[in-house]
Amino acid sequence: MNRRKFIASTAALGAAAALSPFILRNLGRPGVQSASAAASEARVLKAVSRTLDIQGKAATVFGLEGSDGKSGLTFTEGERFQVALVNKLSDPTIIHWHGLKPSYDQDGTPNAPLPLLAVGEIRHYDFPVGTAGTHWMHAHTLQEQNLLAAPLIVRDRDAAKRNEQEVVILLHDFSFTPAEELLARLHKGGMAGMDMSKHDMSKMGMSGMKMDMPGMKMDGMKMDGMAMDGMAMDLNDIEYDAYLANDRTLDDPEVVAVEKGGKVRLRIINGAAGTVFTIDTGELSGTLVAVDGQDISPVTGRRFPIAMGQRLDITLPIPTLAGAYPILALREGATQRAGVILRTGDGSIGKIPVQGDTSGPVMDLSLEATLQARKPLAVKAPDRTLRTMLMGNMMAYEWMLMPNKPFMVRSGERVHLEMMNHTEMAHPMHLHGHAFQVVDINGTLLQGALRDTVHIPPKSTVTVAFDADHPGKWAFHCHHLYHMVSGMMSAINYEGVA
Ligand SMILES: [Cu+2]
Repeated sequence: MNRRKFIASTAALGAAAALSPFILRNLGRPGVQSASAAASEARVLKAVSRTLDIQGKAATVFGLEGSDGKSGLTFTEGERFQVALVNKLSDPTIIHWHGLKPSYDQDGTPNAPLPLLAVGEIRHYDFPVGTAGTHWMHAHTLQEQNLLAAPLIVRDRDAAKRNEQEVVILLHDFSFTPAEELLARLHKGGMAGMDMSKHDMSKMGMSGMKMDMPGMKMDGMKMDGMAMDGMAMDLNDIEYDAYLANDRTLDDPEVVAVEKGGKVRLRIINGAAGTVFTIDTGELSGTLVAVDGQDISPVTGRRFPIAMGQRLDITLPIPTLAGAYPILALREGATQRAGVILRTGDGSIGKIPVQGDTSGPVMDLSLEATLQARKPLAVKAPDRTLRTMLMGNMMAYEWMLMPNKPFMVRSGERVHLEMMNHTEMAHPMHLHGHAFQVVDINGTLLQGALRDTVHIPPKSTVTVAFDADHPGKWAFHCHHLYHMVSGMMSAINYEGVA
């Protein structure tokens, strides 16, 4: 090599060194399977199209399959997330590793900074999986609605010794109508999936942000109905065709064989695009031991709410007799249910109707207010307090976070993030790349749970704290898919990150 060529190639190397190993590894490799050592260690994860039978009708949905053909990936803490993601779909896509802490360029938010994977493209990921927890992966696009999601479980090293049977439950809402059309209907002011001709139009104006409508005659409306079914308008934007637990409806549920007298650890993921559920453990007494993959002081109960994006780890003692124990997910403010059946021995399984007798509970912060992190953040005054107002206009179906620009933080700061919900809908707010601790609910200080997605009911204010220890430009958004794509999305950017 002559001197001139040498300088040129070192200069190129210098420029490349400014990029992360992730970008370097993926440079110039679209669609090409590398034979490098790193690639051979990587697990293959394919974004695929598949067909489900939903209520007797064929449904073409997406999925994320490991090389064993199963949905999602399972790691042990301390391992590296070495994954080759293959886009086998007929459209571009990108997957977000919800709950993990990849470097910013591997986070999986479209064009932040990397574009979607082209059809056939393979992208390589390599970062520590971090501590144990129940996480998940999903498309950060409307494809999430079409079930492009899967569990991402990180087991602790002692998991095998505990003699706990793990049962993963991924919840979804499903529509035969494409997400693009559901969104278009919402923007037209209708309730997607609902036949408006059968609905009381007078209720529409009550949803979303309270609007100043001087000419509106309130006393002409059915106020009695408002308190009951009118409430549902604010709870659920979309009437889905089905609610799924591990891809199945309650008409044809998954039946999981469990051991008599054993212990089960449910790992429940709310992968729905627009539906809050309450988990109902029925006859079995549950102990909530972790939320969003972060251990908490145990809380016993039979009903636990879960918003979109959130996870619950619930342990259950299994009776010593043969029996069948449904674990249900009750749709918020409506009668539909999904679920799986835990079965011991030859316990008989009764048919459980999809429609329950009563509406599922409305999620509030009463459970959140009692949660305590097992490993809370060190007590420290905030270096910076960010305040955002959650705003919306239900009629136009516009949602936003004000101020309407990314927030800035500096590495090393303790940051408080205050979220004030000025709308009539609840919003599960998710910050990428960080776990935060809930430290204030409606003015009451607490040392709450660590998590990555917190539910903010209407007219409520929640403050979370986090340490700015993971430089990047991190998406911060509502995990209601249609709110997110309709404007309820911002970012928290570190100073000095280009
Ligand atoms: Cu929202």
